[in-house]
Amino acid sequence: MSLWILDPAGRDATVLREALSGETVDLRAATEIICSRTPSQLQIMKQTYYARFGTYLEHDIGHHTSGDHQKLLLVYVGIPRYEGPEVDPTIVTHDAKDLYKAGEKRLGTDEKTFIRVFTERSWAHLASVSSAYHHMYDRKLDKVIKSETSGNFEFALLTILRCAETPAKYFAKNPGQFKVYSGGLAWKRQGGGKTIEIDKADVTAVTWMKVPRAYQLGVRIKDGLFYRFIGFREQVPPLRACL
Ligand SMILES: [Ca+2]
Repeated sequence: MSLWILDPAGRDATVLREALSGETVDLRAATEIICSRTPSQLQIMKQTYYARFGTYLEHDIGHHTSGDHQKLLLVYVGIPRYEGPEVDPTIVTHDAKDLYKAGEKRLGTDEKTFIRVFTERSWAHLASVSSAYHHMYDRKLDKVIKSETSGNFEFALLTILRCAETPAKYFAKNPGQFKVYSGGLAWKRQGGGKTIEIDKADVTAVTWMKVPRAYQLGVRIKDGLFYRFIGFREQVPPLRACL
């Protein structure tokens, strides 16, 4: 049983605002946050951004970025993407071919195709495209990105690819014990130490999904904090009744 605590949307919004305003614009930091968040995290973060700073995230992105980097970020924060684990192998092969034609096979690069594939596809899908590409063309996709693109655009594509292939690296992972009781949820770190208690009155949303080799319970609470509990072996019916 592991607990992943994701950064609250509020912290992301504040860091992003700092990176996208004032005299010290930090496009690398902004790019890293945007490209390493899930579509639902981005959705909440955009709302928080507007509520806190009275300006749209898209506006600040548009103001400080340019070219393909700008196009990619605007689409990435703007469109919904599937977050589940299922992948269609036919579309994967198709995307790998498209990326080959858009990059290695031609003189120069067709950035539009890279933007389309990297903004429209889920992380699970992109991870499959990456291994299909390696298999079909005997070259790693990150190497292709490095030779076909540059600067912040390259960094954005690489960040998305890294998150797609190893999302766990981006979050703290803690083994521990999980308990459901009448008042809410509790989690205790293995070997003592930190205990997290979530009062059921603070829970604003609960999600349940299949992830590789286990089930995942997602719990969002009032201040925007999102907990992912990973490692359930099977369905736990009493959970829904309890919450
Ligand atoms: Ca090329």
